[in-house]
Amino acid sequence: LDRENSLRDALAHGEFVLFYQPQFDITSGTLIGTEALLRWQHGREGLIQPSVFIPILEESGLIVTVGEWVLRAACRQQAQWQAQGLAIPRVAVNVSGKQFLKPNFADLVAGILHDEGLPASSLELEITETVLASNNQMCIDVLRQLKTMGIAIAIDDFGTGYSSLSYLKRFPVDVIKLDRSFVGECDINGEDAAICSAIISLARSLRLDTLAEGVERAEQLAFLRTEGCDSYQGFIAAPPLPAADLAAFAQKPR
Ligand code: G
Ligand code: G
Ligand code: MN
Ligand code: NA
Repeated sequence: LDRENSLRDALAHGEFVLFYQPQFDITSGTLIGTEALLRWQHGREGLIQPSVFIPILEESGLIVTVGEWVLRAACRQQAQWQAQGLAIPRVAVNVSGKQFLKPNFADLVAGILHDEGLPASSLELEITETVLASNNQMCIDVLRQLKTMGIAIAIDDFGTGYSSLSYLKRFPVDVIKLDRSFVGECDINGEDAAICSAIISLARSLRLDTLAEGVERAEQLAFLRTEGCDSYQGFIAAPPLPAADLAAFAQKPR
């Protein structure tokens, strides 16, 4: 309860910040967007990673309020970058299941896009397999509403959850994010390589894009490119960066 209260205070005192990790087309190397990632800038303890506090936000239900803040802050930042003429086509925002399945989520997103003056095509929402696995009509309805608005949907951490492949057919999604746990050793471990190849070819036959997370080495990148993966993010290019650093990165010739 103590930690819950300090997270409530963190939101009230503006201690949450977003970092942005760039994402690239794997063939051309073009910047295709960023993923917004939450950090807690703690007064005494410094920068705290989400693995420490997201579980507490989830358990307490605070993730709904914090998630709304994240969505608004990311859309505001993206609109500002676009107004400055930076070549950053879109921002991807992580959405928790609790947030996604709250009544009127699509209306909330529409309101934020309107308030911040951001086109829907500049926003991607990342949801996990677990949300899809809850497999209710509500989930399909919300996804359809978001799609109709022009928002892209990515499945985060693909392959780590319940993995019923049938929902790739039933749910309107655009992008599959290959989880770091498979990408991490795809260049040295035959099993991980097989999993990555299988997911990429499945995605292609369903006409979905693939984005590999956690790419750290040139060998991984070469393997993924050969297999036909579309895009990537990872330390090989850049870690999650403060907004100002991301803007500088986007302006740097590569
Ligand atoms: O930035 P980092 O790799 O430490 O993030 C770890 C995980 O925390 C991410 O993969 C993501 O699942 C989760 N996460 C980060 N930011 C957010 C956020 O804004 N909302 C939600 N729901 N999860 C986030
Ligand atoms: O949404 P998701 O949980 O996948 O968030 C991505 C997380 O992975 C971020 O918290 C980020 O700090 C981390 N990350 C990003 N790139 C790399 C990478 O190349 N290697 C490793 N080990 N972690 C990464
Ligand atoms: Mn993510
Ligand atoms: Na992920």
